[in-house]
Amino acid sequence: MAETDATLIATRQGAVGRLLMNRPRALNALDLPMIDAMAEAIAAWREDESLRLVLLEGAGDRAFCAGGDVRRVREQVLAGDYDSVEAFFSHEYAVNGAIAAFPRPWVSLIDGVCMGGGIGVAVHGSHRVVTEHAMLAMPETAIALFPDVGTSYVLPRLAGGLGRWLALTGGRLKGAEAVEAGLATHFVPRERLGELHAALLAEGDARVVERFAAPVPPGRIAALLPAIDRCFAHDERAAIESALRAEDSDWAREQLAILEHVSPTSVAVTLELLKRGAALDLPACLEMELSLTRGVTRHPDFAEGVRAVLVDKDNAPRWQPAADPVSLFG
Ligand code: QUE
Repeated sequence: MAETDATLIATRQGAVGRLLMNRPRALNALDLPMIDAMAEAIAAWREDESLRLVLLEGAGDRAFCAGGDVRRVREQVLAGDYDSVEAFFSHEYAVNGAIAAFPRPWVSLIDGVCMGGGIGVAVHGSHRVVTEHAMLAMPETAIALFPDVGTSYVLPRLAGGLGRWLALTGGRLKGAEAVEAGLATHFVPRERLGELHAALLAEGDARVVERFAAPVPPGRIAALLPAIDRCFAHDERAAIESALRAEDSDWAREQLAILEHVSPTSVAVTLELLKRGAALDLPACLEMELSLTRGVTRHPDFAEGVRAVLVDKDNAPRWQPAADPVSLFG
């Protein structure tokens, strides 16, 4: 279980189950073996009353987890291997659901990049600890995907237009901002993270997090929230864009430019997804997301978006015109 070349290292240390995402050169992006190893650890630890908490971390000093291994998914799509695409997303979303249902504390230490799939293995747990080096985002519209890993449940439940703003623009949150937004639960300065880690292992009690957490005063998100609400508390793309134009600020012009750069099909799909997700529980949201991956990964924008952002890195995707989102939900 603890081979050092494993991409997910699961170890038991006293009352603590430790999970280390260990693909630092790929910013710990989740591939299928990591996801399946996480599922196996969860299944074993769920039944083990002597295990008091799970501690989840990313290897290296840059990333918690940058997302799912979407480069690989793109290759499977181009090869027509949709069984493998389905296996990847269905196993990943099952892990997201199992984390939400985990009967004891699930503590994520987020001290670097945490996007997409990385949000999915943290946000459904009880404790999402961030440092000043944390950067959280849901950037999927840039690769013509959509906010998945159970965030169609989470994002509509954030304050006002926050979830829609994060989902449509991939807005980036630093550690304290993520606490303000509600995606993270505790802020701990990086210089105290080692001490927190040692205390969690020594005491086997997630309540030690409270001892290390620093208060997060209202900051950038509190200041932006009124504008976010004015601009993003609308169900329609056209209404969001006219509100952004009426705003007449540099921030609003930036958001408009981002909306014009990302996949128009993804914008339409994401708006519909968050509308539906607001009325569903997490298991139903995960099921909806899985169904949506079937239509969305077959749409040409997905392979093109991953090409532009992660393969060729020219950041110049050539999108198709917006597709009817409802037809992609299956
Ligand atoms: C949107 C995304 C992802 C992304 C960038 C986006 C994503 C993802 C990665 C990523 C980043 C670095 C890696 C890697 C993957 O970037 O899902 O393997 O080394 O996994 O704009 O959805």
